[in-house]
Amino acid sequence: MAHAVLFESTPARNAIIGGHLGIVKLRFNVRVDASRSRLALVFPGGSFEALKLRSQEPADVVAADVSDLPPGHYDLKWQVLASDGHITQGDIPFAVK
Ligand SMILES: [Cu+2]
Repeated sequence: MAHAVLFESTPARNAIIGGHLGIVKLRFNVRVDASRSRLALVFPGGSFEALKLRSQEPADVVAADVSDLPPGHYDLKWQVLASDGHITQGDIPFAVK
């Protein structure tokens, strides 16, 4: 089994989006253990918010609802546990115009 590699995300890396995102969603190459995975959003001012992961997603997806975001640069930080026991992490910078 391989550890988790990020396939695609909403928002995409370096995307410039409108303020109504609604959901963040990350899809991996393998199933991940959502109960041991984390998403957090770093706001333009540097404050940090842990996001509550949605249940009922496919096993290779982690997702969370987000409220409307004011303009600025954000960083979505992720950490997931794959079925091989390995944790991988990364971040997805994006901007709200
Ligand atoms: Cu691995």
